[in-house]
This record gives sequence, C-alpha cells and structure tokens, in this order.
Amino acid sequence: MDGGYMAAPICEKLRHDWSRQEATEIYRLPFNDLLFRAQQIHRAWFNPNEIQVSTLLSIKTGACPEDCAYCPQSAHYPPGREVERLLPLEDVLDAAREASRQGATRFCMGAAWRSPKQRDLQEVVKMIEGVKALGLETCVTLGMLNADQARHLKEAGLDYYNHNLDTSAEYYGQIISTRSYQERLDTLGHVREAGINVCCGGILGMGEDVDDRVGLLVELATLPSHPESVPINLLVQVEGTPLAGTEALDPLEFVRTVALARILMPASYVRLSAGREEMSDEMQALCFFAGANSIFYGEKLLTTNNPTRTRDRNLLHRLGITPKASNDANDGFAVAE
Ligand code: SAM
Ligand code: DTB
Ligand code: SF4
Repeated sequence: MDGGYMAAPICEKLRHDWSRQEATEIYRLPFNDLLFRAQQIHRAWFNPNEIQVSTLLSIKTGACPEDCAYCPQSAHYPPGREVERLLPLEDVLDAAREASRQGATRFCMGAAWRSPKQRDLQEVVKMIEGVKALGLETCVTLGMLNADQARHLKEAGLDYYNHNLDTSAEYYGQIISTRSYQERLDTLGHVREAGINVCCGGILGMGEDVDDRVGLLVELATLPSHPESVPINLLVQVEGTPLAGTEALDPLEFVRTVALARILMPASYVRLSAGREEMSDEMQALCFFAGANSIFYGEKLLTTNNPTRTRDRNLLHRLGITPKASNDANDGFAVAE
C-alpha cells in the first residue's frame, strides 16, 4: 500500500462464525476502544486515507409495488405514486460520462422494481455494456433476481449487484411485508453464484434497536463470503412514507455500527451511504475513522439529495482523504465546478 500512514501490526483473518453475543460485546465497548480497534483493523487492510467513490443514478423511478416503509418510491405511499419510464440509454451514458469526469470510478444504476422483466433486463444489459465501455465499474440494483437473470447480468460484464437486507431478520417484518428476508437472501445467493460482487447493507434510524443493528451485521458477516461492499444508510425521512417522523438515531450509535461493520468484515468496503446530507462534517469524519471507506458522490442519490460536490471535496480535503483511482481511468477529483 502507498501513502505515509502507519500500518497496524495486525492482520486478522476473515471470520464467518461471529455470534451475536460476541458482536454485541464489541458494539458496546467503550467508544474509544471500539474506534481504536476498528481503525487498527482498517489500516491493516486498507489505506485509511483513501476512499472509493461511486455515483448513483435512478434509471427507473417510482411506482414500485413493494411496500418498504422507508421508501419514497413505493406506490403504497403518496410520494411514490408517480410513474417514470426506464431512462433512454443515451441519457444514462451521458450521466455516466459526467460521473467519470467528476471523479467517480463506479456507476450505480437503480430501478424501482420488485424484480426486472425480461425486456427491461435487456435494456439494462445495454446500459451495463455502455457504462463499462467508458472505463467505469458497474453496479445495478433492480430488486429480486433468479439464477438465470443473475447469469445474464454477469455475461453483460456487471461488476456489482446491490441488494440490501436493510435490517435484522426480526425487525424486517415491521418494515416490509411484500417480500421476505429469505427472498432477499436467495437473490444474494444467485448473485454470488453467478460470480458478481455483492453489495449488501442496510438502513439505520428506522426505530430499530441495538440488537437489530448488530443482527444485520452478523447476518452479513456470517454469509459464506462477506459482501465486497457494505452500504450503511441513515434513513432519509421523506414526508408521506410511514417512517417519516421516526425518532432520530444518536449519531454515536451510527458510528458504532460502522465500526462494527469494519471489525466483522475487515476486507469489505463499508460505504457511508444515504443520509450524509443530514450529517455534520464531524460525524462523517468519525465514520471514516471508524472504517467507512466509500461514498456516493454527486448531488442526488436516487430521488433525495446528497451533499454537493463542493461540500464533499472540501470535507475530504480537510481530512486529507483522496479518492481511490480505478484500475485505469481517472485519478482524483480532477474537475472543478
Ligand atoms: N428496488 C430495489 C431494491 O429495493 O432492492 C432497488 C432500489 S432501492 C431504492 C435500494 C436501497 O435504497 C434499498 O434497499 C434501501 O436500503 C435504500 N433506501 C431506499 N429508501 C431509502 C431511504 N429513504 N433512506 C435510506 N435508504 C433508503
Ligand atoms: C444503497 O444502499 N443506498 C442507495 C443505493 N444502495 C441504491 C440508495 C439510497 C436511496 C435513498 C433514497 C432516495 O434517494 O430515494
Ligand atoms: Fe421498491 Fe426498492 Fe423502494 Fe422497496 S426499496 S419500495 S423495492 S424501490
């Protein structure tokens, strides 16, 4: 690894046998002990002054048949009722070109589907091929997949599939009723089986308790392979969704969860995902110290706002954190606004 940072003299092996009790004990360590341990592990596996940068685009927005209580795109709640069609290929490629120009190395395309139809999948395949040809890594999140659909996406050259467990198995039923936890796990199995990298995480601040936050991470850390990417979202409360008005989570509990993710899954990229707009710079800095090493960059997530590029560049500059260069293409935030 490059850079002038001090590597820690530990390099723990990846474990897949974490128990909830053990993970809870780690989560509840005195804050400084928890962060010190997470930072030691972080430096043993990664350059702590570098982050992976992804940009998101909603390729099909709204009118989703699922009833996820947090989601502004669910047709069950007022904000999600408006239907938009799948974006044309050229619009997607324009957005990907701009993301690359701005310094992103991965382009993530999201669709508000329960699962993709065959005709839609063929369109998405063209998007994946086009985005890859621009030198970007590709990620899509399209809902549930069967084994054939996962293989089809792999053949198109897809690098990552995002599919979140969102919370613990016990709390899941309070949040979503239209599909089961097991269906989520089955899709993750098909993605893994097809040889696509897995991006899987969850949302905090949905009224869950410590046991649910720990339960989600233990679920991920005891999969046969850890997800390569673990997005930790803070609920973005959208008026009209059932979770709007949920009591805000203590920011230090959020940081603890990031630290636990880093400790349980040392080799995974932990993404400080939705919700950054509401976070102070200091909270984000603590998350990076706790082991978060990926962000969404760009002013929009799918339908809600993300910090401006100017704010992000300024924050990363003040922290001495640089964007990780991709295999070839761009290196750093070359473009000023
Ligand atoms: N429909 C697909 C699915 O659910 O897998 C893909 C798109 S969906 C919007 C992707 C992820 O966004 C969800 O799994 C959830 O974790 C996250 N998400 C959605 N609404 C959110 C919100 N209001 N706050 C934080 N994260 C949210
Ligand atoms: C993930 O875990 N977070 C992203 C991405 N995967 C697809 C989505 C966040 C969506 C936030 C609400 C919105 O903008 O609609
Ligand atoms: Fe649909 Fe995904 Fe939103 Fe759930 S999270 S309502 S599946 S778009």
